[in-house]
Amino acid sequence: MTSRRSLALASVAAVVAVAIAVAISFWIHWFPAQATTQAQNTDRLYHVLVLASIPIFVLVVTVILYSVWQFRMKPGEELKDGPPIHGNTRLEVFWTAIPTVLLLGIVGYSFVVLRNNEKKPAREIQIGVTAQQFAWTYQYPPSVTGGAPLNSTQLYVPKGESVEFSLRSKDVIHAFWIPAFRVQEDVVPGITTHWRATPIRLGSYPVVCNLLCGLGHSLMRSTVHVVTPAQFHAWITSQQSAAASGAGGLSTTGAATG
Ligand SMILES: [Cu+2]
Repeated sequence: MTSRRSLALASVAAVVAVAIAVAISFWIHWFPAQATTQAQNTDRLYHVLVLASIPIFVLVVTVILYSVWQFRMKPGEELKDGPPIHGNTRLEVFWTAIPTVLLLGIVGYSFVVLRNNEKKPAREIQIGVTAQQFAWTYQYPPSVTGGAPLNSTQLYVPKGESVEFSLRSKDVIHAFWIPAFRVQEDVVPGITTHWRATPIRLGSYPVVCNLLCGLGHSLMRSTVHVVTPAQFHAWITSQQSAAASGAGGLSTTGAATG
């Protein structure tokens, strides 16, 4: 096979491989539900990264396979040496400049996404999260309840409102992760870390501890309920009246400060 013909063949194979891989990357839903604006931004970034990576991966593999095939040793050439080539400045400038531009583009875009995800909006509610081997508890301050602070084992958030979670640990390092929100942050004893998300999709989603924190780590799970603002306030009221009557087994004060 002439080298021109095999080069054409390799190019066609590469284009077909790129098309198939791109189709698969869009066809399969790789992620959990997109329950926050942060999830939308993160997934878009991920798709851009995949779209940029597929052609580069295919190009590299195609060049390797083409070279292995085209420049392989033929019978009788066992003792031959390769041609004495010393560098190719134009090629080296090319393969340094293009990855540099690509990397700067990806870094810039990732930076913008992260900054937008963490940007403090004009209006936002605060919810405290306390981690303890092996359970999560949640604190709703007076600014949220409109009355006494509420301490609960349940996490409810209103749809369409930005929530800032303040994370504290009573013992070891945990990580507060809601896969459907796409954000996670370490919960470190002695300091308060923060985490922000704007839920945009009603439903219940898993809350996961994502740092090995002891024997019960795999059981350290909870659920976040994204509800309408009206349902959220109704839930707060019901919890407060349950706490006031002592029926709910939930204390309104004290437990959050340990
Ligand atoms: Cu944990």
